[in-house]
Amino acid sequence: MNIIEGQLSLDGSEKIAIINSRFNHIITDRLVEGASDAVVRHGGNKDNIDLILVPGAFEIPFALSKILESGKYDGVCCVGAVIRGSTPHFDYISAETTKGIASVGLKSAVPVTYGVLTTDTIEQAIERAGSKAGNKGFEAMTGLIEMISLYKNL
Ligand code: INI
Repeated sequence: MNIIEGQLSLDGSEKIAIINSRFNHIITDRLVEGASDAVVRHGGNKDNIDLILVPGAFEIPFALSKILESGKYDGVCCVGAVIRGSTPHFDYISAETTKGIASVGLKSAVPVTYGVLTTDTIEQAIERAGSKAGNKGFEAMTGLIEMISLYKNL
């Protein structure tokens, strides 16, 4: 059996984009820190990371679609935080953001990963942004690193 897989390592030449939403930035900035830390810890070069800021999670797929046109990135990691309020707004934003990232990512020549928190409470978001449940930005970037390596082998 031939196993084709990616490695969890970068050589420093990879150009990586992080798209982050400003909404709930107290949370999302921590996700960016985690994502950037993952690049450095796996051999990447922090100077080769571009951070693209959008107003809210809903805008992430639009920016993603636009930056992929440039062809200058080896992969894109999307982070954000959608936190439930007292209206159905959360459901619309979280569903469209998730579907949008997936549908743009499926047409992309380079990998795209998803580090958007969708939580019922701000406490749950804090837990996933560098405290007791880890850092989902770090996890999403680690997934991207593996996928960048895998795409080279496919
Ligand atoms: N955007 C978020 O990233 N997180 C949220 O929790 C959120 N809530 O709850 O409203 C949110 N809304 C803004 C949205 O993403 C768009 O920026 C806005 O609707 C303009 O298109």
